[in-house]
Amino acid sequence: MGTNALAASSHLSSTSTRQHPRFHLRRAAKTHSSSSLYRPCRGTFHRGRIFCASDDDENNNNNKNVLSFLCPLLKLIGGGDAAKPRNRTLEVATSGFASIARIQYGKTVLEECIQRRKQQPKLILYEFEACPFCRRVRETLSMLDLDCEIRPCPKDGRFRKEVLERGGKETFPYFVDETSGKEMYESADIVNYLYEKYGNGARVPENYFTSTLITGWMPTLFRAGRGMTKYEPRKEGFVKPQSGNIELFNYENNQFARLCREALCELELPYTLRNVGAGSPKRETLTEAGGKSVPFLIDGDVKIGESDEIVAYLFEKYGGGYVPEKQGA
Ligand SMILES: N[C@@H](CCC(=O)N[C@@H](CS)C(=O)NCC(=O)O)C(=O)O
Repeated sequence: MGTNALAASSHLSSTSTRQHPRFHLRRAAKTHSSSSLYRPCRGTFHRGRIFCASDDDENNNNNKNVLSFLCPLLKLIGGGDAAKPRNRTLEVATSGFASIARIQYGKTVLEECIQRRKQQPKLILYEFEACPFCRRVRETLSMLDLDCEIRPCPKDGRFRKEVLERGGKETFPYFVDETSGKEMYESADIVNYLYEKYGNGARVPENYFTSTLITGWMPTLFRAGRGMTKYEPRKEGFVKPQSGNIELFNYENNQFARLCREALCELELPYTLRNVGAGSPKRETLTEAGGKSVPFLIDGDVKIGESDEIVAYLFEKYGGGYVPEKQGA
């Protein structure tokens, strides 16, 4: 495959369950108090909710400006046709480069969080894969060993209106902590909130926000804007089936998991992101579910442990029959 060297950059490589030529059908295992941001925030009020404005340092404000400018630009150069068949080797290689660019983040669970939580908070993230600000939040979720419900919001996506209704503008990421009742925009605020509330004493890595400017956009470039554009089924008359409880075992900086998240995003499929980074005590849940490594997808009775099979399955079931080009095809 020639990708082993790249796979080494990801702690858990994707290995196949290979119980079926494409995707194996197997019975799936059956599977507060109000907190505040612990620092004062400048609030705005919308629909009865208080939103905290960013009070980041100057660096972060600069990052925001540059990246806010880059995002629409990337849409123009990279957002193209999500359905266009792609070369598998290139896919894995570019995702590998993306992982190398963010090698420090989104892979290993921070020491303070390597302990079983009594209860996982109920978190929801409106995001899209290619957005560097959303990546920040997903990296943090992996590093803090938090699971999260993902509502993908590619351009013109159906969940965008939920964000508009909840917060008043279409900007991503948009984060909801149902356990505490907090909702917010601004990736830096979300990251700070997650550390303070669920970090168990862990601190945001030094220069983390600045790193978004230096390397945070690289995965977006290496992946040419995948995970940004909504996929329109090519088959005439195709009606997208309702999706049930899709779960993806993953950690943010895994090169194979990225390919699966991109597909979920382009197909606008909501899913539960089960973060099981290096050191995660939740890895047991992956094993219990029948998985050996990440990515591992559960969709009702279907369980798949190989990224190209996951992507093929998702496009076939929810995309109207399109199957991305296979390795060597
Ligand atoms: N300062 C914000 C910036 C967020 C931002 O600019 N997000 C871009 C995506 S990278 C966005 O929502 N653009 C509007 C869109 O995609 O429609 C943050 O850090 O969260």
